[in-house]
Amino acid sequence: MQILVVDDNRLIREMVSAIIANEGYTPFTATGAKEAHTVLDTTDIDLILMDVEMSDINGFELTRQIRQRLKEHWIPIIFLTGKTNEEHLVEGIDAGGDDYLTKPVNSTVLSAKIRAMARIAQMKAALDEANQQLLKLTHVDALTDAINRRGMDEALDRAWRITQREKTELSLVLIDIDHFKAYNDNYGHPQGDICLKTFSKTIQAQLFRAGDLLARYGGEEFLLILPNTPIEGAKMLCERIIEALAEVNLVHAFSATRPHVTASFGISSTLGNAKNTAELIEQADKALYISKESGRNRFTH
Ligand code: GH3
Ligand code: MG
Ligand code: MG
Ligand code: MG
Ligand code: MG
Repeated sequence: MQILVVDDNRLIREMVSAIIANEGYTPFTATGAKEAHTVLDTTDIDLILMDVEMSDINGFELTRQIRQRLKEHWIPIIFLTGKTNEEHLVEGIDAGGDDYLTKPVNSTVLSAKIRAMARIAQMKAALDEANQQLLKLTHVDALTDAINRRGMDEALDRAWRITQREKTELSLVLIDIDHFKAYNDNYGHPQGDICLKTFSKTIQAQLFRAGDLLARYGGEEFLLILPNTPIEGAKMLCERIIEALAEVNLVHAFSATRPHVTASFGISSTLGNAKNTAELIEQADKALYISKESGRNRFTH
C-alpha cells in the first residue's frame, strides 16, 4: 500500500511517515494542495492521511478537489485534525472524508485505522474488478472479441449523441464476409469460427483511432463505428482492410471472388441525412448490397 501524508508541518509528516513505514507500507508526503495533486498525478496512492489546517488550503477543501478530480476512483481519506467537536467531524465526512484521527496522533490507533481502510480499499478493488469483467461479458462477443449487439447499440447511441452535439461527422461501415456459406460448407463450422476470429483481429489491427469500434452485428457481419470521421476516412480504412485481408491470406479455395477470404463493405455517414442510427445502418446496408452486386471485395458509399 502507498500512503500519502498531506500536512504542512514537517515534524508531523516525518512522524506519520515513520508509523506508516513501520506498518510495512510506503509513505509519500505533500506539504499542501499543489504537491498533493502532483503526487496523485504521478503515483498510485491507496490511502490519504490529510491535515485539516494547512497554510495554503483547508484539508476539507482539498478533499473536495480530490473527489471532484478522481470521480469514481475512490481513495480512502483520513483526516488528522486538532479539533474534536462534532460539527467539525461532520463537515469533514461531508467533504468526502472517510474517517478522522485527532492530534496528537496515537501510533497504535493510526496503525489500526490504516489496516481497516486497507481492508475496505481491497474489497472495493475486488468489486471494481468484478464489475469490469461483468461489463466485458455483457458487452463483448466471446468468439471475435468485437463488441456484441448490446455493446454496439449503446456505442451507436453514444456516438450519435456526441456527433449531434459537436456537429461532427459519424461514419458507419457495414461489413459482410464474401461467400462465407461456402467456407463453412467446405471447411466445417469450427474452421469457420476460427476464420471469424482472425477476420475480426485483422480488422481491429487496422483501427488506429481511439474512438473507432468494431461490433459483431450478426453471424458474419460486422459494423465499424467511426466517430468524427468523414466518408473519405472510412473509404481509406476500407482500402486498408481489403489489403490487410489479402496479406493475411485466409485460404478460401471455394470463393467465387478470390482464393482468400474477402469481404464487402457498405459505408454511410451522418452527412446522408439519416434521422437516427437505424436509418444510418440501413443506408450502409444498401451500399453493402451494391458492393455485393458489383463483384464483392470492395466498398461502396
Ligand atoms: P455473400 O458473399 O453473398 O455474403 O455470401 P455468403 O455465403 O457469405 O452469404 P451470407 O452472408 O448470407 O452467409 C452467411 C453465412 O455465414 C451463413 C453461415 O454459414 C455463416 N455463419 C454465420 N454465422 C456464423 C458463425 O457464427 N460461425 C460460423 N462458422 N459461420 C457462421
Ligand atoms: Mg497543519
Ligand atoms: Mg451475411
Ligand atoms: Mg448475403
Ligand atoms: Mg456473407
